[in-house]
Amino acid sequence: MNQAKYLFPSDYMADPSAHVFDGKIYIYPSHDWESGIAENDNGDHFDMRDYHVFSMEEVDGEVVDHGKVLSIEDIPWAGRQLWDSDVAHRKGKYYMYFSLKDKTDIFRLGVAVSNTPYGPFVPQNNPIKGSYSIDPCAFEDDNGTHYLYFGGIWGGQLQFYRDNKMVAGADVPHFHENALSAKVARLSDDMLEFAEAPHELVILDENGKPLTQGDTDRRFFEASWMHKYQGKYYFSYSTGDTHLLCYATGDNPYGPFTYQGVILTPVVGWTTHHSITEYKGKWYLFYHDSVPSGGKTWLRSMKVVELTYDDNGLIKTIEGKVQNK
Ligand code: FUB
Repeated sequence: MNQAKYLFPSDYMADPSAHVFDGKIYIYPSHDWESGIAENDNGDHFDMRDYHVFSMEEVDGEVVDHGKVLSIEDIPWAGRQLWDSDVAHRKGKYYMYFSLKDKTDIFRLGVAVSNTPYGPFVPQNNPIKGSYSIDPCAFEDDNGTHYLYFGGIWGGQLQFYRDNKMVAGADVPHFHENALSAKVARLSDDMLEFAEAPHELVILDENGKPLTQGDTDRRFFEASWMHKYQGKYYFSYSTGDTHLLCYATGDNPYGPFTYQGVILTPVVGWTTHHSITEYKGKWYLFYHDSVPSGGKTWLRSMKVVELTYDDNGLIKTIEGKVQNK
């Protein structure tokens, strides 16, 4: 599969998180729609209200829409904006982690539970204690321990926090200061809470120095994803305002990670957001662009393309504006 393929042309779906459960690929995207809200730096135009789940038995095959599996009306603590989500499996249950603003307009991470990978998902009454910001990625290590990666700046509100607390006056650091980092926390055995205070996920440059905030082509912005390849941990993310998907590698789930390169050059549309998974011996990048909506940032369409590594385990860069199937 050399060319990218749109997965669900009949509706707008973004931020696809793909996992293999029960021998099939399941995809958990955000559900974009035309809310009519004007575009701004807070991302108010991303006013999503529900999630669908999709599955496929072959990457080139039929994509099954399992319908609406969670709605904002069913979440007791909901304010607005259901952003990126992800799903993990443990002991016969499936846990959907999602980003949502509470009733005071602060982003928190929520959990909803199902007996199947295709939902419906029943939300907990409250967000995860101590959670903040957006874009949860649930990663299961080989020993069965689960970790939640998260964070996003600007509309994702990460710049308002230091040491896991909202700090009055806190904002994006100056360009020469260390970059804001994604966070990672081990999940509790019941998968419903953090088992520890979130750690900083530091990304180092080739000299072992933390990336600075001004290094906008390489520093973290949003869209955390973790996967493992040949025993190494690959943390991938979006650089936001420079529109790149990048990655950094490390020896354990907490890092530090060393910057390695670009996975995907800019797509059509402001945001770029992805997941990476292995299926039947090949690796795939799931992502989105705004080509089908004519470039509307808030109306994105999910896609898949094969991802390959070189002999040193480096990911070969994919062109974001590559011709589609
Ligand atoms: O879909 C809403 C937001 O846009 C996501 O949470 C970000 O990662 C960006 O893709």
